[in-house]
Amino acid sequence: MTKLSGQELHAELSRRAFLSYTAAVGALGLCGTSLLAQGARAEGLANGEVMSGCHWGVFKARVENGRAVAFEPWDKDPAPSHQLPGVLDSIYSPTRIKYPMVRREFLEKGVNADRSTRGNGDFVRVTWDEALDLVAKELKRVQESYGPTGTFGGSYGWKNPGRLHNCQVLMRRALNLAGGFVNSSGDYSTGAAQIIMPHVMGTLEVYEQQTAWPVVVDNTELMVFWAADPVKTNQIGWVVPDHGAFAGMQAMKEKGTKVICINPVRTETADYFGAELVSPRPQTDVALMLGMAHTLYSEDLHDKDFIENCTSGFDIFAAYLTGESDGTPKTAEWAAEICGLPAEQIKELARRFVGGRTMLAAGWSIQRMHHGEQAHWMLVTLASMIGQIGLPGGGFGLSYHYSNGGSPTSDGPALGGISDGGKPVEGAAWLSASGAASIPCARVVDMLLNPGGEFQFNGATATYPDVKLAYWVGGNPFAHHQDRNRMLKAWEKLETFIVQDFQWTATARHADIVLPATTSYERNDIESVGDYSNRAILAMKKVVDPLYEARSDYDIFAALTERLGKGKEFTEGRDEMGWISSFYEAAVKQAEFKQMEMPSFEDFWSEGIVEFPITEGANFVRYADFREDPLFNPLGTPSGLIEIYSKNIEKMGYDDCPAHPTWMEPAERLGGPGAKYPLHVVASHPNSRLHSQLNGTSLRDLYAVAGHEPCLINPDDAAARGIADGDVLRVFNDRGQILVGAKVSDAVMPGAIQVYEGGWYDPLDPSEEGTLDKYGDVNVLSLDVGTSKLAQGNCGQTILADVEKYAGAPVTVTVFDTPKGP
Ligand code: PGD
Ligand code: PGD
Ligand code: 6MO
Repeated sequence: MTKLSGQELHAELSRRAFLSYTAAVGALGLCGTSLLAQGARAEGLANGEVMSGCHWGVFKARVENGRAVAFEPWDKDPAPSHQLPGVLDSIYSPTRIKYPMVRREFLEKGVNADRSTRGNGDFVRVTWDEALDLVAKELKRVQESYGPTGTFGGSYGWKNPGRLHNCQVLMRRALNLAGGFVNSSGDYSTGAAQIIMPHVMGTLEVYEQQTAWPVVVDNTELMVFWAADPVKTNQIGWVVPDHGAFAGMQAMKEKGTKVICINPVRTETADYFGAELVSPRPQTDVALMLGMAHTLYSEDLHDKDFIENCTSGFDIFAAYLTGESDGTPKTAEWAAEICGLPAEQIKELARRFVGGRTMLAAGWSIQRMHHGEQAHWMLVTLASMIGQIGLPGGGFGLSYHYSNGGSPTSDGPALGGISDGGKPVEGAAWLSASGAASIPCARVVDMLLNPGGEFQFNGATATYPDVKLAYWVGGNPFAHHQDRNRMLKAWEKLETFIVQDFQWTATARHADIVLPATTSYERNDIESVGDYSNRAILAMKKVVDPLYEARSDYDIFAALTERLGKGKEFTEGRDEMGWISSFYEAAVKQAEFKQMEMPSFEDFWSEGIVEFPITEGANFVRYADFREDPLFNPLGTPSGLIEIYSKNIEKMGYDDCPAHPTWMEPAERLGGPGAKYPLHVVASHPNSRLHSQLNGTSLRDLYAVAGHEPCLINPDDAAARGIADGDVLRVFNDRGQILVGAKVSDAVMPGAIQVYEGGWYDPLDPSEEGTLDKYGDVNVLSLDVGTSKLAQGNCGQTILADVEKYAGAPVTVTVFDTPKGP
């Protein structure tokens, strides 16, 4: 790519999008008849090329004799993900679920089956009719015996994009028709931040557009990636990503903007920018921020006008900062003791933050920790003291690393999708979710262990329902949830566990009934391109016909609701292409309001994509209006200002979430009081996977060490334990033990090791409690408590453990083969 300034990047983005939009419409005008004659294709190709999309981007698939042989990135993708070959491989992976399967014990004994033998791999193949009859029977039985709160449909996870085959919405649609279910709210990504931020900023922050990259390129002088690795994480989008952030990052790099990464690990991003690395002890960022805040305050470097005009409650926080209210001044020296950085470095960093236009771009690992609410609250407080919120390229951003936040927003219409048909729950679920009841999603194991038990959530007291059946689609809880051994015990509470997936994940292996879904490359769908940019609408075309006996999620739930006597209500008389065209037509109506022209559905489907122009989006500065006039453009908080002190949180009276940002000791941390194990496990997101997805593909060859999930370990820690590169290691704590392969490297700080989340759980002896996990699922080791009573988010980053060279009998990893029954 040629060198582009922010303004040029802005112009180039608009021009390219607009040219392709007009080119598409123009081309259709010229040869509309012949394209129309092809009609809307609903079958997989035998031979040829077809454009489609996925979490990794827009791609062109090449098909030969009905088999996909190559996925090549769209030529307008500025930074295709290196994972794309693995996406193709996932269609043909040996981990595919080929047929409907039922656990033998369950098939023979139903609810009287021994639940402790789940996961032993003893499955029986059944026909689709038998499987669907059984699922329908179980749903009815539980509904009749226990009512709607007996069924859990809060299934969380990263199902594929697509506005029709949105398997979780489809499942809830079916379960609503079946009589109701228990839902879940929130997510594992930003469990703490998305609850605290509305109190502080009046919005979710984490899923909102950031000051646009062209503005950052032109104005930011110091970019701080705080616990953020955007070069790694922006590979992925929740919808189909445009990878627009990479164009921005490239322009920023070429401009030579100073970049600091605050991270225990030298990341892809740090390498890409040649960044300065600052490595505090994990889980101590709040202390570090407080030390900086104290420096700014005591050296009178904070922006008093901004504090006065745009924030509320700073004086109460200042009394905490100086120690007036609790006797402990949060000096840089105090912070140094906790985070392990020299006090002088902390002071110096604080001074540099006010020395020019500074953007604090934070990732989310720092809130996926015990007391994780404090991290982003304190970050906003520090940014408020710096005083650049609302200025071009200054302030803070919580989504520069996620789904290409900051990629300029187009003028295009929004695309709708199928709905679950339910009404939002009343009461405890603070985030809207339909269902008969709802729990914070990361409390699923607590729910199973404590039916009828009370819990706190964001100011409300709620009761855990007594769930007997869980139906999981589009998620992998036996990868994403914390403390696997605790979870295994809790799962025995379920009479019935139904899983619908396309691969034999650990979750599917622990199911009673397993239904084989298609991948999204075996069905037609429609999706937007660019979570924040809304750059285009894409025809997510079927690449190949369904493999084996796999069925689309839509077809499965249509057949199931048919058995429940609700088939018509489920389908509303539409088929796949009928739904897809209806979503498109709704977008066309919106475009008409905006006086934009869009091609007809047939033309769109033939062309495969319609792109939208970007105009004002490239100039967007988050909070510019608020800063300009806080009275006229107030935030959605009770005071209309940034709440450094929250009276609402004060009223809740939680001992684990005070009413202003506070350093709260996590349950366990490196060097913390009573720390039992000597190493912190950084359990962040994988570079060559999406969580657990693609772990079962050939991509594993890129990173596995001695056949196990890799473990980054500092040379000092390795030497102290006689560990060499390539060794098989056992990582252990009181919660469990896993095998990993050693990657000795100074990219990770001493005292920390890194094992990515998403490695498939592979128990050596599924019948033995606390058995060794043979492949390397880091959530065997993590702590399963809520971040606090406020948000009840997960604490996937709160892990201390120790590591040793594995001295046991050699093991064979078996989780990537099909279980023995099929
Ligand atoms: P995935 O591996 O993406 O993980 O957890 P999540 O459950 O989302 O699982 C998605 C599953 O859905 C896969 O099994 C895939 O095959 C299936 N699937 C995909 N598309 C479809 C479809 O169309 N139909 C059907 N039926 N199935 C489909 C991710 C979660 O993990 C997240 S988002 C975060 S942020 C958390 N991160 C961490 C962390 O940082 N550290 C730890 N320790 N733990 C974490 N857990 C969380
Ligand atoms: P992580 O990799 O978990 O990503 O985005 P998120 O920002 O949560 O953490 C980011 C960085 O924080 C890591 O580099 C890690 O070393 C660092 N870190 C960990 N602990 C600490 C700490 O205590 N202090 C500091 N300062 N740094 C720390 C996750 C986002 O990524 C989400 S939620 C999802 S669902 C997507 N998942 C993936 C994925 O699985 N794979 C890829 N390639 N990309 C993704 N993008 C999305
Ligand atoms: Mo997430």
